[in-house]
Amino acid sequence: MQSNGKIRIAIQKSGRLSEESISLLGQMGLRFETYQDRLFAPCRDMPIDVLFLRDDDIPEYVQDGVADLGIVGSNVLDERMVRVERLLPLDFGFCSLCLAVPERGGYESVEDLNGKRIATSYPETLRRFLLERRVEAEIVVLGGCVEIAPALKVADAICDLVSTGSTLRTHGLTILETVARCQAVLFGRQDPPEDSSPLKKGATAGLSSSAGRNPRGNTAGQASSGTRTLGNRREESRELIQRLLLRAQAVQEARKYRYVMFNAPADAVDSIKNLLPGCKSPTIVPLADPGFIAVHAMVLEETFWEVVEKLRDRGASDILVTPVEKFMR
Ligand code: PRT
Ligand code: ZN
Repeated sequence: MQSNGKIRIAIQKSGRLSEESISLLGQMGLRFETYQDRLFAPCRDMPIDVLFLRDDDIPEYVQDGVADLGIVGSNVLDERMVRVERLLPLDFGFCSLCLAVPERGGYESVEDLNGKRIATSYPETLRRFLLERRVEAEIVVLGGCVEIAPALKVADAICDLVSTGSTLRTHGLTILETVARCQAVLFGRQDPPEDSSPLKKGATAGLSSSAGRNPRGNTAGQASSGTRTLGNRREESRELIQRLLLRAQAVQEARKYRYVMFNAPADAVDSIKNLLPGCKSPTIVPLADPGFIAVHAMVLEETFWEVVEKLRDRGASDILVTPVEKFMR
């Protein structure tokens, strides 16, 4: 939280996560302008500023209280080992951090990398992985274009992010093992260490343990010189962060479902109910024709087609499907 009571959310300025991050914030009800080269955007109706930064800078900014919430790939958080709290996996920016080797290099397992050189931009994550697997290899740290390292004889293998795998194929490399599966994550500051400051204690008290993973309000210096007004502002900010988290969860949850409406023969009601565990149970409305009912239900996106095909087998017709924008349990 800033001293003016506003909170700041840091997202990637321009990169693979930017579009989806902006879209998520929009679905959470944040209204702000975005255009190229913008570093900062105040929200229209809420005391929130959106910061547009390089993803590498975001974890430290959140850890140090420059921003209250951030969105980056879990790979970045794993690598930076910052003291932040992961609040919500966001279901976008999927990729894997993989060890890859030349296709005809004769490597069969990670153990074959003993004594070899591995190029990566993720040295800490790789170091931990190798330690766990008891493999001793030299880590060659590169800022980018890691996939070219084996061809340049800079390294024998690489450890890099893979999404479609086409970059690896282009460079004659193949995956040896997956080190980590990654996706974008919403994260915040960790609770401050316990101390005797009444202001700090009051500031953390408003957080429930289940959702209470909120960024601390301010820097230590600001906290100890806080006033009642500042304390109130902090409390408001904490509540706002909680509300934002709930909204993000509602958007996330909604993305998993489709809302389905259809007509069906009344005598198929039991078998249809079994197909639609939905939230609690489907809404069933009698139609003017007593032989028919209308059914409304939530269906998980991942099982959607399977369920709809079975519904049709049971006589469902006039099937209307809509996306779910928000969903709060
Ligand atoms: O400028 P800034 O520092 O903010 O951005 P950046 O260049 O560091 O990051 P960016 O935008 O490339 O990626 C941001 C995040 O997107 C990463 O931290 C990951 O969490 C996620 N992500 C998802 C990926 C990929 N997919 C991905 N494929 N990040 C990078 N790649 C690269 C990979 O490094 C390799 O060069 O894409 C290439 C492989 O892609 P495929 O499809 O050929 O396998
Ligand atoms: Zn980066």
